[in-house]
Amino acid sequence: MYTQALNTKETLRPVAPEDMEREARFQARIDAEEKIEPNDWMPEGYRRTLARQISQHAHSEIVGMLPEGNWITRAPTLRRKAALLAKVQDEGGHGLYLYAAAETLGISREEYVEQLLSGRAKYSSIFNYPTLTWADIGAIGWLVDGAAIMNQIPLCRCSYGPYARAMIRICKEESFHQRQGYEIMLTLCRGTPEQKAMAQDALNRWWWPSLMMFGPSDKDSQHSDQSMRWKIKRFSNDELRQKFVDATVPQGLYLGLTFPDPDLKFNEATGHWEFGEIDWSEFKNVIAGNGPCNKQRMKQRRKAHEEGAWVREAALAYAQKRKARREQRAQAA
Ligand code: BYC
Repeated sequence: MYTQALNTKETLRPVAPEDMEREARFQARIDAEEKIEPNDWMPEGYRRTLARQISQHAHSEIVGMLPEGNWITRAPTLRRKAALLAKVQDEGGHGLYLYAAAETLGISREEYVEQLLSGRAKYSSIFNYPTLTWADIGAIGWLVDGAAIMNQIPLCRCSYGPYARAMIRICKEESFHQRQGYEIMLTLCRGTPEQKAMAQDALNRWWWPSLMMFGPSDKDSQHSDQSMRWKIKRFSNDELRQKFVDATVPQGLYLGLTFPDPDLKFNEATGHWEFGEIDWSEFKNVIAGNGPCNKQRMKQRRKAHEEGAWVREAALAYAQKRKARREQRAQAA
């Protein structure tokens, strides 16, 4: 999918005055909706922004496997287990496409993984909340994947080619994830009063964290303006959050559920659902590493990484053996 000949680290240097003309040409390409490819010249800030966003996105997919993976052995039926297993595998795959796209920016996957494991890189706030009941699996699919799609569909038109192309496949899979989640919620809501109460409890706990997934409000978002100029982002955090609320509230009402927001009301004049104030102190606390499950998630990731060392070593030894054999054959010929 991507070119193999990557720009080297030597090209990572601050923008010099003579680069201003190149920068203007670069912006003109962006404005003309051309895709930027790995070996094209790009401003250092563009490269850094993409490396940060794509790798954080990859980390989110990988850490995102944990809260749901937790329920694979406890899924209520074989059909539910098969669907959940496939979904969690898809997330692993998304992480891999995204690390591959991020590597085209000249930083190795090992380095990105190290940034995650050492706590220097962020991953989505949402994965620091616990999955307490089976209904949480429904709520994650419906709300978390629903929010993810809302944010990710515009990324299919991102100006950086490898990221945009990776997002096309990811979005197709996310759409299946969202539907399987909504179907779990629908089944619970049409079930016994206890099952419906479980669905309501899951909505109560996941609603506000799902709204936080879109990031800080526009006035507090550090990167949005520049990322919009570079067409990495196509919509602001608040615009996407509003689109999500408008799409999701009718779905929740159809389920017969109540949203945990007394200020939620439909504004006939604007055609939008108005919602209450997000608790930004909670968001800041979670991204600072102090959410309910941050420590547990990172501990699990570090353990999985350590336990996977033998796989990496074996793959490397096998690749070396094949290379040596090829060289021997070439010498013999
Ligand atoms: N959580 O200036 P801003 C999934 C950080 S995975 C944590 O608005 P930007 C799925 C932000 O990084 C979902 N941190 O930033 C997987 C920045 O900090 P740094 C992941 C957050 O980048 C499995 C600071 O706050 N999706 O879908 O312009 C199962 C200021 O923010 C969050 C993606 O990664 C957050 N929620 O906009 C199910 C999508 N929000 O880096 C589902 C790609 C903000 O300066 N990413 N921060 O230290 C994006 O679209 C953008 O990066 C964001 C933030 C909208 C998230």
